Formats: sequence, C-alpha cells, structure tokens
Amino acid sequence: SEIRKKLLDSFTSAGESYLSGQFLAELIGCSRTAVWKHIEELRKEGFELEAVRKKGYRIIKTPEKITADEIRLGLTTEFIGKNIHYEETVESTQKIAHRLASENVPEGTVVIAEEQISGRGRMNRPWHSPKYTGIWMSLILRPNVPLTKAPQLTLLTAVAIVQAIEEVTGLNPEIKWPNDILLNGKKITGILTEMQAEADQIHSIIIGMGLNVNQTKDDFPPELQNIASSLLIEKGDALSRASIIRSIFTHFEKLYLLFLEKGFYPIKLLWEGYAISIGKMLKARTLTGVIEGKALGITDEGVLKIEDASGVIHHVYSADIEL
Ligand code: BTX
Repeated sequence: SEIRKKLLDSFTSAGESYLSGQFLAELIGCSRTAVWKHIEELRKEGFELEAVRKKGYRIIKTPEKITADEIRLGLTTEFIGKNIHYEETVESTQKIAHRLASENVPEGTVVIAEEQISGRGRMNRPWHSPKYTGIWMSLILRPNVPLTKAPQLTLLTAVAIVQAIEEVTGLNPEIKWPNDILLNGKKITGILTEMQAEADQIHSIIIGMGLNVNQTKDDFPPELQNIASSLLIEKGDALSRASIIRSIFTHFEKLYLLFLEKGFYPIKLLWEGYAISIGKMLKARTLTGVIEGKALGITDEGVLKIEDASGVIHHVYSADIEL
C-alpha cells in the first residue's frame, strides 16, 4: 500500500536513527495507534523493528528475500532456472509466465515472486502465498511431446520437489495423486500445470509450484490451519528458500532430461515410491461425479486406476482425492 511504501521509505532514509511515533503519524496522516498497527504488519512480513521509549522505531533487520543472484550461486543446471524473472509482489506468477512464454523466452525460464495477491490452484481455487515465507514460482518448458503427455509433467514435478525436500531437510514427504505433496497428512505443496497449445501442438507448458517453507501456523488463515503445513512447522527450523529452489531445479532437470529421452516409465517408478494413495480405498471427485474404490496405481501414462466395489476399473484423468 501507499502507507507501507511511505513508512519503508522513511525508515530507509533514517538509517540507524529512530523515527518517533508522532513523526510517523504526521507523515502518514493518521493516529499513533494506526502507526503501531502498520508497524505490526511489517513485523508480520518478517521485518524486525526495535522500539525504544521516547526515541521511536527503527528497522534492525529486513526480511530474508530470495535474490536471483543467491539462487544462481552454485546452480549447476544447464537450462532450468538459468533465466530468472524475479518480482516482489504479483497477482500470480502463472500470469507473468504465460506472457513470457508467448514472448519466446528460453526454455527453463522461471518466474519467482515473494508474494502473490491472487495465487491460484486448480479450477481457479485460491492459493495462499504470503510474503517472504514460501516458494511461489512458475517454470516455462517447451517439450516436444504430444499434448496428452502434459499431465505427466505434474507427476514429474512432484517427484523433483519431494527429492529436493528430502535433500535439504531430511524430511520424507509423500505424494497424493496427482499434485499434492504432504507431510504428516498435511499439504505443503501444490502444483498447477497449464499449457499454451495450438491444435495438438504444445507451444509451452507452465508449471506453477507453491511450496510452504517458513510459515508458522498463524501465518495460515483459519480454514487452512488443519489441512496445510510448512517445512518450518514440520522440521522446527527456518530454511533457506534459495537452496530449496536450487535443489528443485537440479532434480527437475535430471528427471526432465530422463523423461525426454526415455519417456514417462522411469518417472512413474520413482513416483510410485513416494505415493501414498496406491492400494488404498479412496474417493475421487471428478467433474462428472464421484468414484469410490481401491487405487490400483497409475498407468504408464500417469492416469489413476480405481477399482470400484463391483470390480470395474475406472481411469481417472483429473480429480480431487479423499483418502
Ligand atoms: P489445488 O487446487 O490442488 O489446491 C488448492 C487448495 O489448496 C485450496 O482450495 C485450499 O484448500 C488449499 N490451499 C490454498 N493455499 C494453500 C497453501 N499455501 N498451502 C496448502 N494448501 C493450500 C494446487 O491447487 C496448485 C497450487 C499452485 C500454486 C502455485 S504458486 C506459483 C504459481 N502461481 C500461481 O498462481 N499458482 C502456482
């Protein structure tokens, strides 16, 4: 907001000196209580502010930002993440990636934002993406494969993210078909795969990844507190988002090159090693209805197979799963 910007600008120009509540109130044109509220907002965003009686406030630490340089440092991929488009606040990184994709940026270009105001999930559901806490990014790909194979990239992405989380945190996440990554039954990651295509020719695939990293329980809105979690909550430590991003890029590139060379089968085997739904009874809500039964596994194409009570096997291409 305008007020936030004014506050940050004056703290920046004040440097080490303190700014009094009265001064800030006049600057913004509001009461001292309102100033205090804005200061609390900054604290929530990760700023550390020191308050000293009779002197006022000063910023002693700014939140950890992910800089493109920090990500590039030590990144050994050939093309994934080599071109980083970094933004502070966006509506959705998907939107920017779609625009860049049609401008023919190189394959592997990534859009990363510190915050999304209207981050989205599948079927236009909202994706909560608060500032400086998570990884909100969209990756642009141009695989030379038929349109029908695009969903396989969602499964591939899930494997890459799980491998990165394992590498950086030592935690062992599980995958719920097709796009949820869970820790202790709670969602820590969502993946949204979108396409630009003409006839049956893929122009680009845009893979949106949302990964909850340093949120505390209070950072989630009440309706998410029981279903969502973050790496910080599960691990007990804050983590460097840049190193997780780097690890995702590295694992992704290896899997993607394998996929382009050998097809989905080797990815499927890895995916099955992390999947929780296989062999379990579940309910799949599709656009056309609900299928209940036992998950038999996924086909070589990545399609979920469910056997219902009468023994009929259903092929599910897209659904929400309840275990
Ligand atoms: P989804 O449709 O599987 O999940 C969306 C649902 O997940 C919501 O309805 C809500 O219940 C829950 N949810 C919302 N926010 C969170 C969160 N932070 N953590 C856990 N659960 C949550 C999943 O869709 C795909 C999400 C992709 C997000 C990325 S972020 C970068 C890119 N840009 C963008 O706008 N979306 C993608």
